[in-house]
Amino acid sequence: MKLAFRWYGEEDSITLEYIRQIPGMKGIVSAIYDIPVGEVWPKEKIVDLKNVIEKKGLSLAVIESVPVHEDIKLGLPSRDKYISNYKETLRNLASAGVEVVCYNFMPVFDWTRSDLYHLLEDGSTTLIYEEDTIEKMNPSSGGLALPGWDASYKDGELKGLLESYQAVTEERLWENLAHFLNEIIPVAEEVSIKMAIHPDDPPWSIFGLPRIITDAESLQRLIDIQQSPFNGITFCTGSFGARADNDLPAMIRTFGSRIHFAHCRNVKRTKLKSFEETSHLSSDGSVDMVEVLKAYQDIGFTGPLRPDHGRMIWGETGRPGYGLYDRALGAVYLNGIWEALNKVKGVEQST
Ligand code: DNO
Repeated sequence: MKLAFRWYGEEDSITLEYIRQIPGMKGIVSAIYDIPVGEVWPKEKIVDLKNVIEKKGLSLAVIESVPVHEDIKLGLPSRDKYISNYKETLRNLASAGVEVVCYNFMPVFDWTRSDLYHLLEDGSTTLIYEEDTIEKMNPSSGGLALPGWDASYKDGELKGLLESYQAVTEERLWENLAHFLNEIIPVAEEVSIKMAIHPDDPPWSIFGLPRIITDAESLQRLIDIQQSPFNGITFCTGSFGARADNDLPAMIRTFGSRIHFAHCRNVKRTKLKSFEETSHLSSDGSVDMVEVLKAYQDIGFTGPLRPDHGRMIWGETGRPGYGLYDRALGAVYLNGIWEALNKVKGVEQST
């Protein structure tokens, strides 16, 4: 595996210099953030991003994400234009040397939590998801601000968008995803970009919206849509791990070479549909990181792997889930497990 870290560009208060000081850190996961969803990413901007990263002794390992326009997820006639733009963006990314692109197919909301500043016993804060609280929220009423929500929606627009989804069942969303993949994957294959879908987070329907990338069965269905190895997965232990019936190591072994990008995060399941994000340490949460990394070792994983959300510790403030300290601890912990597993197995360390 190649250890990587998410960086939100020049606006990020965590600098590339800091990231580089994390032992073993090699790759950067980033994106271009100032282009409206659906528009083509110009090649110059991609090259600039790559150069800024390389100047600091790191490499651009993954684009997370090239967002998919809602019209594509809704299957509207206007999707053709957005799909064609997406293809052009992929070509531009490939010509700048990008090899992995992460995306998701979650209607309207990306990752969603009920509280971003939940206080833990040790004084740190973390992100939590409590079903009871979420059930009481009404996104159409406006005024809610949660991570993953596109703040650019005006209240009325969001309401209209949510209404458009009333006609979109899970099956319809699958059809729209299949249409997207049937268009995109041949281009991805032609330009050698590995597409890596991120699972739905949490992996169940929220606010009555369909969510379809939730478990092993859905991953199988996804890869069956396009047999190409370029139709792959971002395997996120935090997202899949919120469901007790997801056997993470088994899923990693099953989907093996289709996993192009690994997100390692720990969650503690508190109820059937509720969880708290924890430190990466296995004993703090419900995910056994050693078993997860063992599975990666067994499939001979050489792709990028990043620590995912961290708590806020040592008084740090900033973007929820994306502070420096706890993610850096997570990176070192994951790398430590990896080194130990490789030593035990007599495999040469690849980071
Ligand atoms: C959360 C992230 C997600 C992810 C997107 C990928 O922290 O894992 O926001 O970037 O879902 O498209």
